[in-house]
Amino acid sequence: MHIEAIDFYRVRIPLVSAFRTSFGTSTVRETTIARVTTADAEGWAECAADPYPLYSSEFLDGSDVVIRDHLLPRLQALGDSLTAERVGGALHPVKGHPMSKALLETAILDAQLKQDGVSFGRYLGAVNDRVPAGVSVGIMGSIAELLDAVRGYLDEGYLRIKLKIEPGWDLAPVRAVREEFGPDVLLQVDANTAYTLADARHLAKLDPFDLLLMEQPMLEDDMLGHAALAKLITTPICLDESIGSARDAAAAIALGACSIINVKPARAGGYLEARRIHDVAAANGVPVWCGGMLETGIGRAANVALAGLPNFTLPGDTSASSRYYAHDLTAPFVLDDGHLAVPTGPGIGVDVLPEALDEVTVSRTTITW
Ligand code: OSB
Ligand code: MG
Repeated sequence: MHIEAIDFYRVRIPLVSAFRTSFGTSTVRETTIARVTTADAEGWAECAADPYPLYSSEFLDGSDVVIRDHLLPRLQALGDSLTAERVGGALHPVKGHPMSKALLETAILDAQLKQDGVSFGRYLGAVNDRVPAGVSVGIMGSIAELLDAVRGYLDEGYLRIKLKIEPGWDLAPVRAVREEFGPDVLLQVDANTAYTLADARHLAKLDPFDLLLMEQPMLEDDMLGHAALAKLITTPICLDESIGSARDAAAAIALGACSIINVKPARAGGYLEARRIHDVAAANGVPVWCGGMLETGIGRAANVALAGLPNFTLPGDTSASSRYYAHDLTAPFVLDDGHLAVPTGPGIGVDVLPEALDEVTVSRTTITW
C-alpha cells in the first residue's frame, strides 16, 4: 500500500452526561483521530487513550510522541510493502503502547479494506449482521439518580446493564437495581481494579444477586489474585485491563483467573490481535464480549463489526451513539430492538462528517509519507 499522508486530529467532544468510574470522572472525551490517505482511499481510526494514564499507562500526549518518534518511522521503513497485516510485526520491537499501535493499524486496515471493497465485518469473520447492545452505567451521586438512569436505558431497549463499582458503591447499587428491575435484567459490574484480595469476603456478598460477571476487580497484573478470588466467589470473573494479548488470554484461562473476557481491540494493539483473543477464548469454551472506550462512530463501527464474530455471545459495551454524544462524528449508531447493525460498506462502513470533525478539532498535525 502506498500511503501519501496521515493526519492526526486532536478532538474534544462533550459527553451528554458525566461518566464516573473508580479511576476518575469524565465530562468530555478527548482523543486523537487518524486519517490515512492513499491514492484511492481514506482510512480512519480513533485512539482509545485518555489525557491521563488512569485506565492504563498510555495517555494522549505520550501517544503523540511514541507515534511520531517510534512508530511511524518503522512503518515508513516498509515503503510500499506496508499492509495492515504487517503493522503488528513492524511495531513489535517497540514495547507497550498498544492503543497507539492500534490507532495506526486500524486506520491502515480501514484504508486497505476500502481499496479492496471489503467490510471490517467480512474481513474479521463476523457471522451476525446485528449485535446486542449493553450499556455501562457510571457511579452516581445517589441511588435514586442511578435508578433513573438505569430505567432510562432499559426503556431505550438496552439488553444488559453494567454498573461501575468501587468500595462504598457496590452492594447498595446492585441491590437497588435488582429490587427495582427484577431478576431478569442482565446485570454485571465493573470495578476497574478498585479492590484487593482482602475484599474477597465483601465481594462474595454480591453472589446472591446473580450477576452475569464481575469485571476486573483487582489490578491488571494480578492474575494469581484473580485466580484465588475466583475460588472464593460464585460470580464469574471477567478480565478487561489484564488482557493485552491472546497469550494473556491463554494464561488467564489456564490459571483460572477468568471465565469470561472483555475484548477491547485498543488494549490488544488492534483488531487482528483482538480476533486472536476471540479465537483463543473460543477454543477454550470461554465466552467474550466487546468492550468500549467511549468511542465515536469511527471506533464504534469497527467494534460492532468485531462483536459480530461467533464467540461474542454476551452483549457488549456497544451502545448507541446517544449514550455518550449529542453529535457523533459519523451518522449516529441507533438502537433497533436493543441491537446495533453491523456496517456492511467497505472498511468501517461509515463516513466521517467533515463539519462534525471540524467542530470538535482543537489541533491537527499532518505527516507526509
Ligand atoms: O472498563 O470498560 C471499561 C470506559 C472507559 C474506560 C474503561 C471502561 C469504560 C467503560 C465504558 O466501561 C465502555 C463504553 O461504553 O464505551
Ligand atoms: Mg472494564
